Amino acid sequence: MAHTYQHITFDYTDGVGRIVLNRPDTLNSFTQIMHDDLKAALSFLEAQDDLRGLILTGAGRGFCAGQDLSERKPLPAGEKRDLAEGIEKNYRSLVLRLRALPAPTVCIVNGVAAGAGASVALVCDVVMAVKSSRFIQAFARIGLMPDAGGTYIWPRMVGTQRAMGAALFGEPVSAEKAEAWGLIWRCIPDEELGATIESVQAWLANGATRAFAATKHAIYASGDNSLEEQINLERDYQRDLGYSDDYQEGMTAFREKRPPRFSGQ
Ligand code: T3D
Repeated sequence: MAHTYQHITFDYTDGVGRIVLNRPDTLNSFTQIMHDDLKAALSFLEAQDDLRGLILTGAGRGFCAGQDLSERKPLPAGEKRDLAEGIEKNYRSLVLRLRALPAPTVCIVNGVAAGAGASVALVCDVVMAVKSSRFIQAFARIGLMPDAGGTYIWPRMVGTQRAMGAALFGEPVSAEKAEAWGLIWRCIPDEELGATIESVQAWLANGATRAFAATKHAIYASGDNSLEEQINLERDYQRDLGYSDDYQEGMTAFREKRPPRFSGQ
């Protein structure tokens, strides 16, 4: 049965999915409905043979303020909430499925990204953020630790000291600082948000998708591989890519001195 999206908008054009978190009044914080929407969108994307990428962004002035705290109503005296349930039911699969998509995921952060909102943004393969954005490890302020991959992603991107400081003090990290630290790929002017989304859409829709997928897998695999293992992996992926239509087209376009027209195959 077709899913009716309530807390996100979802579009699929030319092989590129576009998910917009869409609860701007609460800075797009995660509700159970939003998680169900995201699961449906990811299931759709995972089933597409012509998938060429995913763009994730938010509506309004924020990207995502993490878990919707209004869904955590006080319990009757003596009862305590099992927070592992939400991780197991929602965040775990969201983060792992985003990372496993066989095409690039690009998060274009349009404003504040806090708590699990920051983790989900940063698990995407490439992250850009408008200059007014902030990344906040808000967990410490409510007596929690970073989750949704936050303790995995941050130290790998920015090193132990910065990851520790951001998590323990919960101070906002500006988009400019995030770029300088290597937490994100690029900080962009706020007024270029729309144009950036459109240019990323066009780049993904016309890109050498199989090469992108191999690149993504190889870069992530490098964290666990020796240099020799990584060279072997590159050899195997490059062999496959050498048989691809896109490589033939890339070489033909080079010889004919024209831009390539990649089919993604
Ligand atoms: O429970 C579990 O499952 C455990 C797992 C948790 C994962 C997590 O993500 S824990 C972290 C949860 N998130 C936070 O603690 C962040 C809470 N929000 C903030 O600290 C601030 O809103 C921000 C620093 C992100 C932005 O500040 P500011 O001043 O730009 O906006 P604001 O005025 O605080 O927020 C605007 C509205 O959004 C406001 O509603 P109102 O007053 O206009 O009716 C605010 O209450 C609402 N809002 C912001 N964050 C959340 C939220 N509503 C529900 N849940 C939120 N997380």
